[in-house]
Amino acid sequence: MATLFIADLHLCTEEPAITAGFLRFLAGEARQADALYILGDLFEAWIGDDDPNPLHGQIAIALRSLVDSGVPCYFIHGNRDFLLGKGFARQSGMTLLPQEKVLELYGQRVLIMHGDTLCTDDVGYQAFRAKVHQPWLQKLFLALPLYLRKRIAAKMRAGSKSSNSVKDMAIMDVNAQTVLHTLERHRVQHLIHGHTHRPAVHQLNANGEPAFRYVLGAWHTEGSMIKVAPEGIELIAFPF
Ligand code: LP5
Ligand code: MN
Repeated sequence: MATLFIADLHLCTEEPAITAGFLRFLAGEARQADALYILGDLFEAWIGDDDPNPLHGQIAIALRSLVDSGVPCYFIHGNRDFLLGKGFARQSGMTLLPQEKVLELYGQRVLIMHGDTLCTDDVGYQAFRAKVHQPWLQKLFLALPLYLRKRIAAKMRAGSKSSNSVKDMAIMDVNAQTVLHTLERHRVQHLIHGHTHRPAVHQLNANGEPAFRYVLGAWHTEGSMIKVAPEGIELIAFPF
């Protein structure tokens, strides 16, 4: 009896080993779960549900098979796949969630999110995020021909890489005050997120009590998941 959380797989055709590891996870450990939550950046980049990339179909089939086996699967958007839409959700059987969600799991209230909105010291990113989350701009982008969307996404990725290369690492982590305010706004003691690629369990104080922030690792050479069970919450790294 456990609920599983993963994030930051950054699936792409250039990383077949990560895809293979994820397919193995979906056919194995995930089948025993009460539910699977994917907290963003499942894909390296998402430029529309109409992208004919065969990888997307392969992942949709594997997710649909998990859901059809009786394990519900939920998705929160990341900063790479925030355009993943209802079409892929329908195809894969995933249920799309808002960017912040409080779950009641085995008597515990747990807040889940991708984690990029906690990085408030990164004002450049927050400004970029505000822009690309404007519905009219997303509509305009999705109306462009696929080849143009690919070109724009590649420019954004290059722009991001070069801006990250000069940013102080601390700026690209969560802001402690923002974490605290978020926990207190939701009145929760447990927070699970990804995005920073800095897997760890952090203890802090919120709402006048001990609180815990669980950070998922990115999938590079091994898998990372958080298992929430009646016995407790565990961050687990595992071989593909
Ligand atoms: O993603 P990552 O790990 O490199 O860094 C992130 C933040 N960067 C981003 C940008 C994404 O990588 C871009 C993904 C594009 C794919 C989808 C295309 C959808 C287009 C939709 C249009 C409506 O999220 C990075 C953070 C870092 O995490 C750590 O938190 O620092 O933020 C930035 O780098 C923001 C920069 O400060 C500015 C972003 C550069 C974008 C340049 C745009 C030029 C292209 C314009 C084309 C018309
Ligand atoms: Mn991210």
